[in-house]
Amino acid sequence: RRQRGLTILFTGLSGSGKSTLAGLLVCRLLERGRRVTLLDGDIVRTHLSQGLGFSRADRDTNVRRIGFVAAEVAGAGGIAVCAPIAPYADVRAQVRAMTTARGGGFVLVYVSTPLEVCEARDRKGLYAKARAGVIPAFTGVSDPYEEPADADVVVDTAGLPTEQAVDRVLAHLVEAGWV
Ligand code: GGZ
Repeated sequence: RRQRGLTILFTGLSGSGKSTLAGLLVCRLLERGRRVTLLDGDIVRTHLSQGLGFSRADRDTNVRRIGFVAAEVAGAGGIAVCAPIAPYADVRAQVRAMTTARGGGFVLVYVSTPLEVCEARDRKGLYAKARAGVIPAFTGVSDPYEEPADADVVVDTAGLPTEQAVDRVLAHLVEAGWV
């Protein structure tokens, strides 16, 4: 039986754990024999979105491009796992619409790790730079993050070990009949 494709969009602050969760989820889906594409922020910004910055317009373009590729993958029966910050609700809704219009499913995963926790981790030192004004328009510090009201799954990596957070996402996919 040919399975229906889908887009899984992780959204959340820098340092919230999106990339880690997305990477682990990809492994779990591959183990289940699915065809999976990972569209992570870093890789997308060096290739698909090279030259784009962090203005609202550029972020919207970035997330829309991710959505376009994801919709193609999902339309072909694959699973696209995406992990940009995707701070704006409008564009997240556009990605949902793009995918479903092409016959794929869409699952929005909100990684709700609080700003204080992301900032305390500061694994790349970006929050310190943002506070110092060295990096302008930094999400959560000096640029908006619109919390999703339409998330299909919410996971907080401050309160939950990574493995359990991935389990929760996978459990939703199984319950919803996507995998
Ligand atoms: C937010 C920024 C910024 C600003 C550079 N604001 O922790 P990271 O480093 O690896 O993840 C962040 C990444 C965000 O890129 P996205 O493509 O995911 O964002 S969006 O969906 O809004 O297009 C961070 C780094 O880029 N970074 N400057 N000003 N994050």
